[in-house]
Amino acid sequence: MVNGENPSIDVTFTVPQYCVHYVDSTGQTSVIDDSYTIYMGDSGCLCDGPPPAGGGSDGGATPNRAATADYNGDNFSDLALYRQDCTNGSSWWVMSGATRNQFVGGSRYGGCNDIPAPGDYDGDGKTDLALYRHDCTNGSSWWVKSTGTGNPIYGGTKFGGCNDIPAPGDFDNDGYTDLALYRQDCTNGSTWWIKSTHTGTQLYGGTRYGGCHDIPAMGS
Ligand SMILES: [Ca+2]
Ligand SMILES: [Ca+2]
Ligand SMILES: [Ca+2]
Repeated sequence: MVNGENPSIDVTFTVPQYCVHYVDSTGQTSVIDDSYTIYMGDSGCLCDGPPPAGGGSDGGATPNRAATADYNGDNFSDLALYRQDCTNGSSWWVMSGATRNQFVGGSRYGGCNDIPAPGDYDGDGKTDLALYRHDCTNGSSWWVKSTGTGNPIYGGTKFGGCNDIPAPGDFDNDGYTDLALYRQDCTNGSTWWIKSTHTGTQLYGGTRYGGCHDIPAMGS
């Protein structure tokens, strides 16, 4: 999605190797050979078998991270992957949990040092594409693009240090996912730092909760 006027995801991507046919938004089935453009109405690829060992739509040649949440706002959790790619840019893949149709196929959004941090940052009921960009030199930053409008919600907002792990959630219960960090500290105990997306106020500022080997396990 490039802007708010166009709901399509006009991203050309390399088709997963196991994908043999494609059904477009007109219902037409095509044989896949090269690369393809996927639109929101498209129903995704038809596969001749499960993905090869290693996980991910192309067999796991590059690392994928599960980024499960509700990306189309139908109240069903969707199967989502973030495919890290340090050469061509990282991409998002999402299959509807309700219909099993892929509605995001290789949407490029993410760099080499980004960690996916999905959440509903604009409160429209749809999980947004979100990244936490690890930067030990200049400070880490947040990049978030609305799945509803395609518009940026955060574009490099600095919030986070070198040892922080993103742990987004709605901590003030206003319907907007907030920027949250879990700061691992093996000497003094780990801490939480959370800033409200809607109001910009700090909700947690160094609250100690966690040991050295703990990682955040978010949920409502
Ligand atoms: Ca869904
Ligand atoms: Ca949203
Ligand atoms: Ca909130």
